[in-house]
Amino acid sequence: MNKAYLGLGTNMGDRLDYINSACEILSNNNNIKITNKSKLYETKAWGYTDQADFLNLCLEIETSLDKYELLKICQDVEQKLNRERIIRWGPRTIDVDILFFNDIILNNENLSLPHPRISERAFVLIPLMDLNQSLLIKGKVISEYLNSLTNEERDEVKEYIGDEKKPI
Ligand code: X6L
Ligand code: MG
Ligand code: MG
Repeated sequence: MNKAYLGLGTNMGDRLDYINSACEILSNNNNIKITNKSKLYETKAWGYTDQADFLNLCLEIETSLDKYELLKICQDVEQKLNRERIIRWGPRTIDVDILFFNDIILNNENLSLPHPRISERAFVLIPLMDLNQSLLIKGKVISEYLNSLTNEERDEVKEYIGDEKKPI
């Protein structure tokens, strides 16, 4: 069995619905078991900042799939939920990234593990810390990366509790 961490993000349409649908599609896969879910966060957009706020969460999964099979499944989820790539780093219905796969370190044109930009993004580090505070990137634990962000960066990530119409 392999253990992996996934990062999910959405900033279009019914964001909660996209997050829930992505989790459901993944958990309906017989080769994937979701073993833990982070809290859900509402986060300011990074990269291309002139776009709507995101919902982000991380999943811990067990899977018999290898890393490329899992990547294919993640891309299938994005396709099923009608992700369109118009602007690089732009709005998306759902983004499913493999953050860690066992302790594999790998860098090629299809896949980079651990995900190369985890270490500077509060919207990934904070939910990952809910799941496992001991994850290592380049010999440093993820809490050290989180500590090296500014308060402003951490403040752009807030626990999301839904609204009166759609509580979670
Ligand atoms: C300079 C240039 C500095 C580019 C940063 C950062 C690019 C993040 C892309 C960057 C740069 C990204 C999400 C997001 C995106 C998400 C939130 C990306 C890819 N995905 N913002 N921005 N959540 N809050 O899931 O991560 S686009
Ligand atoms: Mg992605
Ligand atoms: Mg991403």
